[in-house]
Amino acid sequence: MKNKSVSKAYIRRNSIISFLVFIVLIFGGIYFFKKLKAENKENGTPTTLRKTLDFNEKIANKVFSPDKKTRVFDKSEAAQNVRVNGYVGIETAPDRENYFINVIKNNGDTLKVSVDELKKLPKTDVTFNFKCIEGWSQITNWSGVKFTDFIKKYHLENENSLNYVGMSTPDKKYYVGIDHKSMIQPQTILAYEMNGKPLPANQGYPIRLIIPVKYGVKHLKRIGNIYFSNERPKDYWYERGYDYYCGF
Ligand SMILES: Nc1nc2c(c(=O)[nH]1)N[C@H]1C(S)=C(S)[C@@H](COP(=O)(O)O)O[C@H]1N2
Ligand SMILES: [Mo]
Repeated sequence: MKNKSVSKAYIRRNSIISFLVFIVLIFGGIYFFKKLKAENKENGTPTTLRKTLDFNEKIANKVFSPDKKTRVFDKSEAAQNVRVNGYVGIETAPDRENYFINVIKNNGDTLKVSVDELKKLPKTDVTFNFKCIEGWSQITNWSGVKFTDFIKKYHLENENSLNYVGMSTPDKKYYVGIDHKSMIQPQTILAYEMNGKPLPANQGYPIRLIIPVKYGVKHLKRIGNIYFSNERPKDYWYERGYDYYCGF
């Protein structure tokens, strides 16, 4: 093999150019970062970043197909010591006696659904890798009622034609908004069991949302209210600077 010889001047010139590029990038980075910090915030995030997130959401929403399933695991692989994260809206003991899911219909009526009624619907199981944006994940097993079965049973087809579903805890302290396509994905369930047993209180007893196509933030524990809307429903972590979409 022939060695290509390189002159000292060539090396020096290249080193200087590399160094200058490095300096420009550093100062460019600092400038951009300062500019971001000085920007107005839109729901806890500088406008430029928020615009990027919203743009990503548009693309994600276009390519997302509710027919595509999340990878599932065997039930035996599910964790027994399930991590607990987030207590907003579930600090007090659950009031099982007076518990209903309040569904706000388009005509303004409220439909009240009890746990016992929900349990009469077909039961669906899902074991999947639950991911939190804080950086941990865990294979967990849940069972409950498919959101689409719930819609069918209570004739919420009109409501379900809107772009978003909003949910909140009974005290409305924690709340999420979710795009319609993700809600009708067949692995999205109103869950009342974890590992075949009623949900523990800190895991959302009596009913929580399990939506494998989303990060943990959207899996609202202790569902108190459900409503439908064409505008984005308010979302607890969105207001605190996180992405609205929060999907994969
Ligand atoms: N009501 C309520 N639901 C919630 C939260 C919360 O603070 N309050 N935290 C969310 C977050 S950030 C995560 S990661 C998951 C955690 O679910 P787990 O406690 O079953 O692991 O719940 C979500 N649902
Ligand atoms: Mo989370």
